[in-house]
Amino acid sequence: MTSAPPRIDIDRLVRRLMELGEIGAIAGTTGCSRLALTDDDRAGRDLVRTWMDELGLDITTDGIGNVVATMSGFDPSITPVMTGSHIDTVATGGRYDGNLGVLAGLEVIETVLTSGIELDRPLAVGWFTDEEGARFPPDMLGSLVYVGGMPLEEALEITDADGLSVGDELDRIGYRGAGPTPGRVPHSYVELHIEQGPVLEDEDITIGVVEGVQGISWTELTLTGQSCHAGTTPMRLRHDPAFVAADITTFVRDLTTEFGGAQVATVGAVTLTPNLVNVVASTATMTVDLRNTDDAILQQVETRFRGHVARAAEREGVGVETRTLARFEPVDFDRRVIDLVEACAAERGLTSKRMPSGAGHDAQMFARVCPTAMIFTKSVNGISHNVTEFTAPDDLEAGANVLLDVMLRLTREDFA
Ligand code: HGY
Ligand code: MN
Ligand code: MN
Repeated sequence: MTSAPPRIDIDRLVRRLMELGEIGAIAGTTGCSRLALTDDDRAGRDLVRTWMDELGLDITTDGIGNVVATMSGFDPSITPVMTGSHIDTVATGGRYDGNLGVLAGLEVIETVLTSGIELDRPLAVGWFTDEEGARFPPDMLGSLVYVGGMPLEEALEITDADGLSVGDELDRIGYRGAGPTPGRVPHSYVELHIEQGPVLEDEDITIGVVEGVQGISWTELTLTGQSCHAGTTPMRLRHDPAFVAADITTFVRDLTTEFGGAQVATVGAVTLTPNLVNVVASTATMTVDLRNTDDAILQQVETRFRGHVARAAEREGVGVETRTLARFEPVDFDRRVIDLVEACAAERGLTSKRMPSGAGHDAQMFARVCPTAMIFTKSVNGISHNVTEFTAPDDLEAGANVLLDVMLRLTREDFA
């Protein structure tokens, strides 16, 4: 009689998710704010590292502050099956985005260690610095450096809105490590993450079998006009950057209607200076986030967007400077790992659906260097990047058990 498959300890996983979620907690909500390399991020890092230490894992911290914990006692020449995600959050974050992937990975390793399962290959779990990119663009910065997609020196010089650099902030919180970048290429990588969208819930499906990640294009615009009196200045004499910012905002929304399909566009940040009721703004700084699963279409949208920005600014007599904050092409995950995720969900009797990821993830960087895929679990109301983000314990448990099974199966894959 075959023994029942091992199961993660869902109470322990939820307890850790809630404990980590208390760090940077936003009063009156279940959300938290742990922007990358802030004191709250440091506190979250310290807590998770304590849990890693308690399991006796070999822990490395690299030059960008990525932390990877690997099961000890294996021949150093055997590369690990790695999982992980991020524990930095957006400023209005929830308790599951990223955190689930790291803590479920830790839970998988603890389950394996305590159930005495013999492995030919070690498991590892990591968290990667500044996945959100909300403070230091681009997003997935730490995993990008880990896989050699950006030189460490370049990443350390990136600054936030206050001019503080990644390198200085890493030093300030004590997480600039000696581990090498690029980091050691794992045997394979699989990441559990909340879907952050409505599909699984709408279709009442338990597991998302993620086939890839859509392309991401982030642009910062600085629009410079003429500050003047709101009452005395005739409209024909105005050079109003706020008007151009509003024009661009409606234009990118119209582009999504025109292109349809997977195209999305978001103006998430608009800052006016001096931002006063009776003063026509001197400058408007704004961000535009464009994404599509098809890079050729995304490039067409970017071209239309850039052309409109130039025309709208010229019509209003406003100067414009653009800065690319992030540009990542769509990524396809490894078919063999995707098939494994689907098979493991089925073996547990869980419904599953193949789907792309609308959000960026550290897995899209590991897909550059090793066989990689992702597992999604439901987001209630499809909400994320919002303090009300929630995933029910049953769904957390289902996702983490599939992660356990996939990682164990990967230890026996030689991908010949
Ligand atoms: O922006 C993203 O898709 C991710 O949350 N960093
Ligand atoms: Mn995330
Ligand atoms: Mn996120």
